[in-house]
Amino acid sequence: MNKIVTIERHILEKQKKYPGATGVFTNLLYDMALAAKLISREILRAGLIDILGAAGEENVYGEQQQKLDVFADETIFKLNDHTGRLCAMASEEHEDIIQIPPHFDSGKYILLYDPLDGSSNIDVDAPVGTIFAIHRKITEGPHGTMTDMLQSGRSLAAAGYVIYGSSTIMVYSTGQGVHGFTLDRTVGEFFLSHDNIRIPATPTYYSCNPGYEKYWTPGVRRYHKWLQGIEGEGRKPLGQRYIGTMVADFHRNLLKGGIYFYPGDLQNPAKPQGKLRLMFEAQAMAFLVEQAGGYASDGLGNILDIRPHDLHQRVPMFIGNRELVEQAEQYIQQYDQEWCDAYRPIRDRQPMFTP
Ligand code: AHM
Ligand code: MG
Repeated sequence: MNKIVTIERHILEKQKKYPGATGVFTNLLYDMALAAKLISREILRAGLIDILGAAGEENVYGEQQQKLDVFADETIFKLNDHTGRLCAMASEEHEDIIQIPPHFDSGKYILLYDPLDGSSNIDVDAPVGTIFAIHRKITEGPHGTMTDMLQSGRSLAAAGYVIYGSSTIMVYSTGQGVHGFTLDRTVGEFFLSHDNIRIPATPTYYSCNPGYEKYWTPGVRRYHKWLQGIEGEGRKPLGQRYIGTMVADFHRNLLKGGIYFYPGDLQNPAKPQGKLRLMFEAQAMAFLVEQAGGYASDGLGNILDIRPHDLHQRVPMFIGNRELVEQAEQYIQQYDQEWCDAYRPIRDRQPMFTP
């Protein structure tokens, strides 16, 4: 019989390499795994909501129905507010930092999360995900501050995601490779299924929303043609796949090789920075892809090096095999000077808060 590795065992074994480790971090990851199990269960029941009662109503069991993104958000918060491991949280669903309630102990980590990525896919039974990122507290004092939140991706202590697809898989990294665990529903446990994931050297797919090509910059359009093998001598085209849940598109490309991109938009000069959120989506994925041998860029450089200025700032994103991402950077730098000039000052903006 093969060694059976639960997510808890895996985290504990990794922790042994750090003699000073207190276990706080280990438990924090385990709390996220528990949140994933609860969210997964609720997603499985989502299709029955019409039968059991619509959101906001009581179902046949007398339970109050909730929208899934609200449920996911509250579940992650409630599993982490009282543990003494965090000093603050931030969620894509909330404008401001979420403080730990005063009657609970405050800890030394910060948790940022997107509770339900791709939530528009719920109604059509397509995969959705959860993304999380963990930073260490860097300021003095008991409470988490905006300075603790707005750290660059280079400082991440850990990051991960959960994909709720045909199975539920949690993928995480603490900077020692990327590891995936599949939920066995019959016993309610995550087991190691994807040890030390490396993005395959030969890419298979690219993922983007070509319906918006009209809004793309000239360089991104040319790059799209390059991926299709139309531009560039003798290149074979890559297959195109797009689910509209970044977690799911990223997960596929991580296992099969490829690139996901959501570029900046020049047609809307007020918003040249694309759609995805740096702190809740891009940083975590950039950390993971680098640990798996890939690369993530905003078109100008490494997403992990961006110094954040706003909790909800958006960022263009090109993520996957390094050579595919570097090719995108080349096209952008060659053909998109106007966009670069509009985007660079936004990227380099100073934080607008009192630390
Ligand atoms: P969300 O977190 O509000 O769901 O938005 C992020 C999602 C990504 O997961 C996905 O790749 C993208 O938005 C899809 O956007 P579009 O419909 O514009 O292609
Ligand atoms: Mg999202």
